[in-house]
Amino acid sequence: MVTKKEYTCVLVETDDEGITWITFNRPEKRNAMNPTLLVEMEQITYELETDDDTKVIVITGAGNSWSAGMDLRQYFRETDKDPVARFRGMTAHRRWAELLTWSRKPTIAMVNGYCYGGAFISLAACDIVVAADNATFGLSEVNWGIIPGGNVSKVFGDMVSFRNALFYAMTGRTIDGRKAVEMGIATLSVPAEKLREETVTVARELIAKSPMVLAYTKQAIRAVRGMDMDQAYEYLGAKSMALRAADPEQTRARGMREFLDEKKFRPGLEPVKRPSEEK
Ligand code: ACO
Ligand code: V55
Repeated sequence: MVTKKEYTCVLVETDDEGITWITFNRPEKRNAMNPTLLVEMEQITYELETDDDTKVIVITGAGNSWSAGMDLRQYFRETDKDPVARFRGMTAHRRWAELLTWSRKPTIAMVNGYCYGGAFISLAACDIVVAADNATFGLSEVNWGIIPGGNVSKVFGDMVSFRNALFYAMTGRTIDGRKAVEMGIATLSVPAEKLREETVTVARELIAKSPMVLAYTKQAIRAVRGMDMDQAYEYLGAKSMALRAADPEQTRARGMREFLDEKKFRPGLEPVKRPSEEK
């Protein structure tokens, strides 16, 4: 593990497989997000985008929490009379989420515990969410007399059904890791003691693929969400041609050659012994 730079509220380490672990690191405050944390996250995510050692980004939390959402003291109450500080925090949060959303690197949220309110902004921006079965998700805003702000009402409503969006925002009821998968908030949920291992397994799968193909794939899936059918056909046609030009590994040509001509590559399928290979 290499720690690249020291931060106040975040830990950043890159391991020798190319996984960069970003850890919310205010465990004594359950990793509540204050303006400093948000500014650090924006800077970290910006820098990792051009860091060749980082193949996959994993975001997790120190202690029993992923993140307990916005820091009610430092983000809300203390900035009520300091609009400049509020603006800086809010803008860093928004830019951080945009950088995550459109990052060319695959991003995984490894949710080890509480994930409340404003934590859904960065959660939703990650490509994959691996949650502990006993993780706890919730929109607690209603209990604080506020609406799910930032883009929380938007991204939550995009992940879950309309009925669930209304119900969980209005009651503030919590959701465990398994239920989060059923609802579309998390991708998979695993026993807490397997969380890291299962996350690394997913990360390795991604690391084995062409980085350029992965970048184009996630961008394609994300970009078409805001398009109508005709735009999607046109965009995906253009994006396909762009990838053929951009991929330095020429993964497409190689894959076809290895499958069609050399007959040594069967992606995603169990390796088969072909009659010609049997002695
Ligand atoms: N903002 C500020 N401080 C917080 C927050 C928060 N969101 N969450 C926890 N803390 C602080 C507590 O005030 C406490 O500080 P102290 O030690 O100085 O008294 C410390 O973290 C530990 O909190 P506990 O409640 O003792 O920890 P516990 O593990 O028992 O419970 C839990 C954790 C469930 C996360 C609880 O702290 C909680 O409910 N926090 C509020 C979560 C929330 O509603 N977040 C959404 C805010 S609204 C929004 O994001 C838009
Ligand atoms: C929230 C609210 C915000 C914000 C980020 O509800 C998250 C969560 C009102 O401002 O900037």
